[in-house]
Amino acid sequence: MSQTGNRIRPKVIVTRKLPDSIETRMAELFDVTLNLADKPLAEEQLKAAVAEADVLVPTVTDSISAEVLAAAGDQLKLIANFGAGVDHIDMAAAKEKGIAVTNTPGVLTEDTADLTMALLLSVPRRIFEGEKILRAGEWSGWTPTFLMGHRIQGKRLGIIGMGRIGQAVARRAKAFNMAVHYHKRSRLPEQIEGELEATYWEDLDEMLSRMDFISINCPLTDETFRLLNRARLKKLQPHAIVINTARGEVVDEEALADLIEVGRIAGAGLDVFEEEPTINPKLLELENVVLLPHMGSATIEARVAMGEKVLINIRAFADKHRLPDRVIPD
Ligand code: 8YV
Repeated sequence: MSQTGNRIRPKVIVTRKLPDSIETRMAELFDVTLNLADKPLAEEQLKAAVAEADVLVPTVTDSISAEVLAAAGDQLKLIANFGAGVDHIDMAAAKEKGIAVTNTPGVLTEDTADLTMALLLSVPRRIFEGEKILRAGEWSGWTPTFLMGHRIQGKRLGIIGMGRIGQAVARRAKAFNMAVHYHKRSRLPEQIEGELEATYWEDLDEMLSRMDFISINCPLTDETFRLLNRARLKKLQPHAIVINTARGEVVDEEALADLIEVGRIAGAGLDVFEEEPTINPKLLELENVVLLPHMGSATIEARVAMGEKVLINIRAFADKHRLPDRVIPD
């Protein structure tokens, strides 16, 4: 940590390329090392970074494991994550070492909910199948029965995890005249539930067996890892469609692919995967799945706002103020 005038300038290491305006401001405010080449850091490089930095700014692509944190020096006091999910950070190890963790909630909610709706429309309406046929020059013209899909209006959507993003999906689904259902560890306050006209299911299995669509919007934690395992996926109705814009590990991907292949589940829209950026080859072979490269928050507006949150959290740290987006481990 260096000092210019009255201001303390923490040593900040950023693991990936961030929007230009954010990097410029970081350079103005802090003693920052950027990653302009945007090459992901290997484990050894992450260890070297935590041994040197006062503040590390990682993203979802960095595994900040207990081993990495074991290499941290006493100077590392803050992990200011660029992103809402912190499942790639060993929170217990960070806590034990007295390292605070902040994230960027709230600013990517609406964009992630929009992308969820895009998938929720794309799969039943077969949008990408149509596009592929047209671009391949295989469209011979309109016919009354070509590429018929299913409407979403009037269908039941079961949202797993009803935090900020889940609620934003619920508001959109309501506008599309879907019936909103949800499962969450703790039930929403009556007023919010009423506004969303959402039906609560304490028992996830019960909800799964009754829905037309499932949208996964919960964080990845020890409790939600493979929450949708093979047995649970089998509870879905054969016409059901699964949308995941949260984390791949919440679903048993292999089981999902198997069940879609044999027609026990109708399809899926996935923006996240278990082994990103590797995609299970079984999924790639299925027609009725739409696969996107983890782009839920990929708008300029969201990414700049995420960067601004990172800046504010580091500034609060440097000024010894309360960290606005401190993640308190359970
Ligand atoms: C981010 C996300 O792009 O914020 C999250 O948790 O999943 C994404 O929208 C990514 O995490 C950036 O680190």
